[in-house]
Order: sequence, then structure tokens, then C-alpha cells
Amino acid sequence: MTISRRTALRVIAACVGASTLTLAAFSAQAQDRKITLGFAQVGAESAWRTANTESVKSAAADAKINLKFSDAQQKQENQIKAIRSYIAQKVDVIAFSPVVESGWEPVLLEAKAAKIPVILTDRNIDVKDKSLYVTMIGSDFMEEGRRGGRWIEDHYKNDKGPVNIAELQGTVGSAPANDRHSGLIEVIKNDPKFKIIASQSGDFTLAGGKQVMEAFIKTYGNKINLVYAHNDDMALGAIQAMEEAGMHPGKDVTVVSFDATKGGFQAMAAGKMNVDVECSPLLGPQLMSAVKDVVAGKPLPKRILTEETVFPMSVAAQTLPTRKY
Ligand code: GZL
Repeated sequence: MTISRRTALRVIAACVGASTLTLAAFSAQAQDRKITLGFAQVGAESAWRTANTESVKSAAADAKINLKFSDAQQKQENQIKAIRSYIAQKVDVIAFSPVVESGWEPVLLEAKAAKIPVILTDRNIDVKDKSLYVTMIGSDFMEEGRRGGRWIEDHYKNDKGPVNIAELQGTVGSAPANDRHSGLIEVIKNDPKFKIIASQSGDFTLAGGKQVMEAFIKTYGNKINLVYAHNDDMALGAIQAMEEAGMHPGKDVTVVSFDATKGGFQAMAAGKMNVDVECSPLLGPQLMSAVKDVVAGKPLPKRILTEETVFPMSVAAQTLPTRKY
């Protein structure tokens, strides 16, 4: 009777009392073969996502990690299918950017049962059992929302208001949408001059942002003083809608956005966006380093934060040539 190499390794590992991670290390090193990473991406909804995908793919190539990649077209069921296929293919590590915060326990329990470590990138999940993933690499979206809120407070410090805010929310149920909203509220909630008069999801896309902004303009017109867009693609769509309606974004309507993509910098340099809160998609190198550490059985912190800042319109033109995404 022949047994598979992986089963043999599992028996040996069981004999030496190895943990899951050590088993992964043992099997990858013992077999002296390339690590295989299964990555389930959200989709291709925004410039940020495109840059994130490029960062993951190029970092995998640089790290000589065999990458299996899937695009879920922003559907959770497609991400779950992709994770299940990686389990069936017995990859060494699974990584993904969860499109929404909830609904992940069943498939992550399957990965745990298969002894395949899971790394979260970009977006977090809402699970009680934190052992379902090794680490989460990405931004602090609450802090990003607070940064946006603090910029707004400062921008209007000498204005008695009212300041009517139209909010373009990201994908419903996603961590960035939930937290960029909550972070803003945390900062402005005690200042009655700020009122969110409209709030709707544009699903992080340019078309979605434009469509929602057209509806806001129809209902509220010039009552809108500030657009708070959860990402640049929706902000750029809203800018198009405002200009088509004869409004002057960046001047008579303040525009606050997130991501700090080249598109956002170009809009600020053109005077059409007032501030862009950075959210870096360049997570590939950190992910590949974490994958190698997991396979080598090294412990990792539960949270790996990305360093980010806030870019006001005034620095856009000189900073744009330095931007990588
Ligand atoms: C944030 C990321 C968000 C971006 C959007 O880390 O998940 O998804 O802000 C992207 O541009 O679509």
C-alpha cells in the first residue's frame, strides 16, 4: 500500500508532535519545493484594487512563490468557492481580501481542518474564533475615517455651518465602508453644524459613485456642501456628476476621498478634490514575507498595519510624480 507524501509527512509530524505551522514548514522545506499560495482577490472594481492585484502578483514572482490567483467579481460566494478550490489543491497557504466582514466561519473551518494557514489582507473579518486566521495585513480603516473627520473639522473650524454632507459609501458590509463611516461619526458627532443629509453605497466603483451623486444632486442640489466618498473611484464619478450639473467640485462643494490613487492626485491638482486619505494597496511584499514566515513555522503578530498619511490639495501637484499607484 502506498501512502501520499503529504500523509507520510503528517505521520512523521504527528510522531514528533509538530504543530500545523511546523507541519507546513516541515512539508515545504522537507520537500525543498516552491511554496504555493492561493490568493482569492475581491475583484477589479477600482484603481486601488488593480494596484493591489499587481502588487500581490509581482511580489509573488519576486519571492519565487507559486501563486494561484482568482478574481471574485466582488461576490462572496466566488471567494468562498476559490478558497475551497485552494483547499482541494492542498496549497501551502491561503490568503484573501474578504469582500465583506461576515459569513467566513464555515470555509475557514474547512481550511483549519485541512491544516492550511490563512492570511487576511486589506480587509478584516468579524469572527469570534481568531484562530481561523494567522494574521491580518492592512490599513486601520477606523483611523482613516477619523483622519477624514479631523480634516473636515479643521477645514470648517471658522464656519458656523450648517455643513451638509453627502456620503458615498463603499461596498455594503465591507470593513472599509463600515469603518470609514464610523471613524467620521466618531469625530463629528458632537458638532451639530455637521449633518449627513444623504448616504448611499456606490460599491467602490466610478459608475456607482456617479449614479448615486446624480440622485443626490436631483434631491438636494446646492444644499450639498461636502461630498465624503469612501474611495477615489466613487469621488471621481461624483466629480463628473457635479460638473455635468454645473457645480464646481473642490470649490463650492468640498470633496473628501480615500485611497490616494494617481486619479485622486490628478483631481486634487486640477482643484476638483480637497483632500485624499491614503490607503496603500501595495501589500504584496508584506504578504509574501508573512507567507514565508508561516511556512517556516515562525510566529506572526495578529495584526500587521500599513503606514499611511493624508494628502491635502496643496501638495498634490508636487507629490503626484512620486506616487506608485
Ligand atoms: C481598502 C480597499 C477598498 C479601497 C477601494 O483597503 O478594500 O476597496 O478603498 C477598493 O478602492 O475597492
